[in-house]
Amino acid sequence: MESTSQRVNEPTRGPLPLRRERVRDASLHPVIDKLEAGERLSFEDGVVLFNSRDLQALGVLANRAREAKNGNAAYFNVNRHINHTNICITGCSFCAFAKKPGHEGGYRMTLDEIVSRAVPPEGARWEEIHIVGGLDPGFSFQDCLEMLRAIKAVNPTVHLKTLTLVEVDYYAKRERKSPAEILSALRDAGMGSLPGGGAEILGEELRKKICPNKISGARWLELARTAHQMGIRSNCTMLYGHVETLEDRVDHILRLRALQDETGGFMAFIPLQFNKEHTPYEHLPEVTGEDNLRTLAVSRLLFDNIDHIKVYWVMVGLKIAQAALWYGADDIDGTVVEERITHDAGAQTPTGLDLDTLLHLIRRAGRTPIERDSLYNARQVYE
Ligand code: V47
Repeated sequence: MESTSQRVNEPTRGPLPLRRERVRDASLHPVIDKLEAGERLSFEDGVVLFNSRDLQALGVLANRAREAKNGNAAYFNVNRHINHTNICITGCSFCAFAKKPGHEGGYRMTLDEIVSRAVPPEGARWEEIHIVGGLDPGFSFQDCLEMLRAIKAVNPTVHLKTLTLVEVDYYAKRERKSPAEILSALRDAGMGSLPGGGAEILGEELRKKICPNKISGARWLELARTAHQMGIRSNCTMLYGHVETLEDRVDHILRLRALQDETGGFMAFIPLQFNKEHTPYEHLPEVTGEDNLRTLAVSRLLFDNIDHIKVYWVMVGLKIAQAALWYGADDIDGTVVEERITHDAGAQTPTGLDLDTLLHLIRRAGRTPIERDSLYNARQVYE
């Protein structure tokens, strides 16, 4: 471990202007002019960017925005996941993790099984535990609270990034309580922040097709607003690469951007690449590396009000994640450990990474690794 003295995460001074005449895709020229003038990009601009195949130009533009916000830093945290139950009544078409109650392959961890995962093995540490599960009729809200308290009892300093807004809504309805009451009880039991899952695609028409029984996009945004108003920070995500259009993606991003204008409560945006195995979409082509990089780059350019764009290596693979640090991403998530949702859908990536591998990836990309806490305070700069 090395010193924390230098200021790698400070915005770099005056990134070089992009010579628009060098950009072959002329449809990008007006968007470049807007970016040069510091203007916010519109829906139409987002569609132009997503339709461009000039990946290099998108990368240069996104990298300038990325470096202006986060300098040379590449953030990560030392975390693990716990998916306490995969039993779920929702039946989202894209999800290979969930099992309907009573169906083969369903599991629900006991409190002992959960707690045993919260204690790091000898020589290891978890700074954050990311806990999400299915909407499981056999796992009550009291079970949830007990789970958080029990984890805190064995690992008092760990940050619990826990329950998607979909689960918050589920427990509010089950308990006949307001979402604010549920969030407040979770916070009292040890929740530190909310992960960004469950956003999928927020536009209602497509949402009804891919996850008809899930809360609406409007409800997801309303719950995020409630959390932010209570001072609870959260992330936001977008599931892409299934049956959505590029317009759906832009619309989704702009809905999140509008809420962020209001609340400022989102810490990071995480585009989640759809993994298709064991879903009805197996016939679709694989999401390509080009699409991963383009989606990250366009997200960085549209989200002028979210500080961090996270590339989730679990879904896109380690090599694309490394390259993404030059295509708008400034955060590579973390050590992760025991990821299940993506692996049940066929992901070939490891189910966790050790710290050395993560540092190696970041350093070889020419970025400066910064271990962060869950709220993006720097814990350790690795020169
Ligand atoms: O909401 C489900 C997605 C999400 C599949 O907040 C799938 O830091 C790909 O939200 N292929 C859960 N994705 C994961 C998530 C997340 C991950 C990492 C970091 C953070 C954060 C949040 O996974 C679900 C859904 O959108 N998902 N099935 C699938 N087959």
